[in-house]
Amino acid sequence: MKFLQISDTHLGYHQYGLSEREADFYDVFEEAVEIAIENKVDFVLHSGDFFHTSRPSNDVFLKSINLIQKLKENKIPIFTISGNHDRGSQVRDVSPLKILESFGLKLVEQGSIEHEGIVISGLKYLSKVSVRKTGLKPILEAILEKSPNKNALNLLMLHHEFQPFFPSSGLNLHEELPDGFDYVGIGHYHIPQKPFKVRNSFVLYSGSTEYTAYNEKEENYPKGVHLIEYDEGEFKYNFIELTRKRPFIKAEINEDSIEESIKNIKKLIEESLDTRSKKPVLILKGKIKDISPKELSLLIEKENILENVLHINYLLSRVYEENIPDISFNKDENLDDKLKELIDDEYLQKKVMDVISTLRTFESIDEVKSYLKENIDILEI
Ligand SMILES: [Mn+2]
Repeated sequence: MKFLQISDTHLGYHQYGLSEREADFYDVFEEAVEIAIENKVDFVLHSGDFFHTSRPSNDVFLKSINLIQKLKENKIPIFTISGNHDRGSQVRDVSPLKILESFGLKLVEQGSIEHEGIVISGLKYLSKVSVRKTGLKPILEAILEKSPNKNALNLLMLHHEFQPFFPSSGLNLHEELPDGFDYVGIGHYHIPQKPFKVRNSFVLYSGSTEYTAYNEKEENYPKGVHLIEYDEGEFKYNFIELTRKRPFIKAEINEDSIEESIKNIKKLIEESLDTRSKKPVLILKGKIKDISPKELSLLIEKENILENVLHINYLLSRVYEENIPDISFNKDENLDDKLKELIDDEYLQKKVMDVISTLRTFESIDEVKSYLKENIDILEI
């Protein structure tokens, strides 16, 4: 038995407001579908965040239907769960994935289905607030209890935050996972991990198919899908890198040696263009003292850098002469501690943390604004 594990495709995300970036997210999903077909897998598991929002555009719906159709023509079913991005309000509306069920998508939000002698289980993303008292364990135990075939191989799709990948999470997979799931494919954390064992369960963090919030940690990791084979009681995996993803380049810019910085940027772009077909996104990190961000971007524009990149994302911070107290929160732990100081009520603390962790996945205030317009229910208490 062979299947493809994917996750966090974030279809419909027009990062930086660019239609090219929206196309990139489709390209890699399509590549994953082609990998599934080439390898003649029995099915695909998708561990959540299929869409980037719970209100995908008609065009995005159409594209997702095409992908499901392609798999269907090759007799490959795709199973999924809702992630934090596409679960809908749960109160006022359902997940957009419900619509795709009519086109053949197998949605397993909280429970199990039997498919050709294998049990496929799923648990959609549940907010920290909703699991604050019990954790996930009793929910997962109930899923096992209701399994349609207790002797069959049981594969679980999860989309949740666990330590140590999410330092502010109070949940530890070793404590939350009951015995009985042979395989656990986890979404939500965008950096793929080597599989590991939790007692008798084979656990795999799938990772995303494209960069959603590009940060320093992600740059060293490829994006890909996992081909999983189950043979003689053992799971074997093969990580297949996605080649259609957009290359990202990170460079530093230093106000005191701008000429040298620009030379280096040009070199990095040249190296990237040698090996990749898509123009890269340039992440430009730097500290500025006397010039404004506008002046800096004009300097860059003069250097013919723009024509060789899709987009430049400036991450600039200003250096002040006087000492300004540092009130920035860089680490999840700090933020969590600060919130505990500021908010007494534990429920409210967790709610605020949930909202912040969702909003932190966006890269600009415009993206946050448009997300909130469509998903205002995340602010409901
Ligand atoms: Mn995600």
